[in-house]
Amino acid sequence: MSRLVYLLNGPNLNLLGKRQPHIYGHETLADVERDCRALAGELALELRFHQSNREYELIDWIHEARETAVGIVMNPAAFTHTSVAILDALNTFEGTVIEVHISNVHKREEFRHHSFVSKRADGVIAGFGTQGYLLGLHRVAKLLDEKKG
Ligand code: CA2
Repeated sequence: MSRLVYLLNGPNLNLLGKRQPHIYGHETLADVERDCRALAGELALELRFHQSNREYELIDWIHEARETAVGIVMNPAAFTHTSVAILDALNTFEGTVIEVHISNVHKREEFRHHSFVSKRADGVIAGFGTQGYLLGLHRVAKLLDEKKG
C-alpha cells in the first residue's frame, strides 16, 4: 500500500514567520516543510508539500491525491471558513483527512469558528502552533499502521 501523504497549505501561509508572529509564531513555511520531511522520513511516509493562494490549485492537488495518496493533512487557512468547493473535493478522497490550524481558531473571531472542512476531516488540530502539522502526520501514520495490523 502507498504511504504517500499530501500536506496542503492555503492562502497567505507563504507569509508564515514573516508577519503576525504573535498569532502564527516565528517559523517559516520552509521551516515547517523541513520538519515535516524529517518526520515523514522517520514514519516511512512519502510527502508532497504544497502551498497556494489559489483555491483551484488546492482542489487540483486534492484530485491528484485521490489517485495516489493515503492521507491529506491540510491547513486550508481562510478557505476553511468559506469553501464548499474544497469540502466537495475532500469528500471525493477516500483516505484520512486531518485538518490543521496553527492558531486556536475557537479563541478567535466568531467567523473562524465554523469550518466546512471539518464536515469531512477525520481529525482536527488547532492551537498547537506549527507542531500541529507533525501531529497530523503522526495520526495518518498511526491509522495506516493499524490498518496493516
Ligand atoms: O490558524 C490557522 O492556521 C489558520 O488556518 C490560519 C489562517 C486563518 O484564516 C484561519 O482562520 C486559521 C490564516 C493564514 C494566514 O497566515 C499568515 C501567516 C503569517 C502572516 C500572515 C498570515
